[in-house]
Amino acid sequence: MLQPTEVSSQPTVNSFANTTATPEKKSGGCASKGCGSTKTEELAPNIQERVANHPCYSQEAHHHYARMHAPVAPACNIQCNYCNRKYDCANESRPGVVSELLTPEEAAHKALVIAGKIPQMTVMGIAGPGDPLANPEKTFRTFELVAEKAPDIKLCLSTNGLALPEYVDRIKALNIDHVTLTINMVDPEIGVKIYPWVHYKRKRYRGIEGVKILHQRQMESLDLLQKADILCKVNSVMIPGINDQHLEEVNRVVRSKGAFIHNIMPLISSPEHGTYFGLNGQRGPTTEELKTLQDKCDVGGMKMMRHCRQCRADAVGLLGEDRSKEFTKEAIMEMTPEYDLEKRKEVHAGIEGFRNKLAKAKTETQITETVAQAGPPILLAVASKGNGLVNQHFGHAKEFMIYEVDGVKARFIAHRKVDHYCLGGYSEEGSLENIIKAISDCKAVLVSKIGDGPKGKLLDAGVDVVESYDVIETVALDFYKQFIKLIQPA
Ligand code: CLF
Ligand code: SF4
Repeated sequence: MLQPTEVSSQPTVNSFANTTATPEKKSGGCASKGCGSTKTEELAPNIQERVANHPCYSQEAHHHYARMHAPVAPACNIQCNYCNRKYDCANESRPGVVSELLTPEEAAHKALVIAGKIPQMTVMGIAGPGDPLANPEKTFRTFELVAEKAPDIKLCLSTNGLALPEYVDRIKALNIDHVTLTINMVDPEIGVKIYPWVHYKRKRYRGIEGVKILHQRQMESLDLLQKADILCKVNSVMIPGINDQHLEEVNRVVRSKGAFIHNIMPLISSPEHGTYFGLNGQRGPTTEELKTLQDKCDVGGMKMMRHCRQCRADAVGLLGEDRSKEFTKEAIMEMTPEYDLEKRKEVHAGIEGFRNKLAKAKTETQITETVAQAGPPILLAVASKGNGLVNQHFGHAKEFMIYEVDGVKARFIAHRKVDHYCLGGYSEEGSLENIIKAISDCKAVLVSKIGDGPKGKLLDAGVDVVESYDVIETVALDFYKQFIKLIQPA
């Protein structure tokens, strides 16, 4: 019996092999060779071990493990045109405000509380709301306190890299094994359209002069992280008309300097965010533009992150479920930390057992499929609460995971946020219309359950419905098998 998440908000999963998929008429064609493979399996064993339970560095892990952010770093040393600098870092958070800043002591207390309440939380990151290394004392004090009291929590840092060369030894000494650098350009002429100023060594540099400093320090940071054997993820914000054509070059450069994974994120830009770009009508990329660029960069051996949720600097939980509202400062300061290393180890062992079972089920799908031929790729939308399963009611989904399926493999490519359909009454029809619009390029939606009303509307819109409770790749490839039969001439 497998109970990987019994103490979390997620349901217990005892078995995923005894469920029935009920694809509609158009369903089809699983030729499931290599279904759901992740590049994690191809990594060197020591790297595999380092990323295995990091929800951002491993796409597969993000179904099972959670992270929390400690919002202890308000100041920043540069200005990005997509940031309002209030309380949110757009690099690692969606625009808005962090509810509350914490002191290092409060943040460490929160980490211990959450480590007890959400034992699948394996990573504590500091990602803002400003730049962590522009607030070095608060940032490192927080890491020190957590490392001392909760040694099994991985420490993670996200920075623009300007100050990193000064602190790389301290980062290494604290065993911070995962560092994200946000690099949006390797050409200062492009950077000057993104960064109006840079504050370096007590002086503010405007225009190209500042951008050149930032670029040089970011390149130095990449080299130093590689030398120190610290895993480096690069985040880039895709800004149409500014750096969209340039990010392939950024990808090439950061790959050559040892970055482990590249996360190309869409610019989030609205006038109400009060950013320079938002106020000046700079648009973000469409989902198609983002995917095209990610596909172009998904070559040459470096992994491409596609499961980023651009989370808040105070986010808590699995990447797709932000539980930060449950852990306000007032609430956590009244909670007693229940950090229990042995209990956490037990929970993690349960998760690993479940992952092994999941991997076995995927392998079995491959083996039982004898004629596996790639066909035309299609997109499928999946409602999942985690654990790598189709296991969420259509009406409860706040987002859909998008898989590209070609009969040989089912590959996660994106997630799409949607309004809740079951909002308890108001605006349900409008919400359903928005959901249908958001997944209208998908051939089917895979859900654990769905009501007749929305099911009929989805079918009318040409989106098939599959009700199941099983491994995502298995359901997706089964659907493809039937789908392809229907579209192929007899
Ligand atoms: Fe946080 Fe960033 Fe560490 Fe992850 S987030 S500091 S690497 S633990 Fe993850 Fe959030 Fe995307 Fe960042 S989903 S915004 S990539
Ligand atoms: Fe904002 Fe982060 Fe850019 Fe600083 S580095 S300006 S906090 S987005």
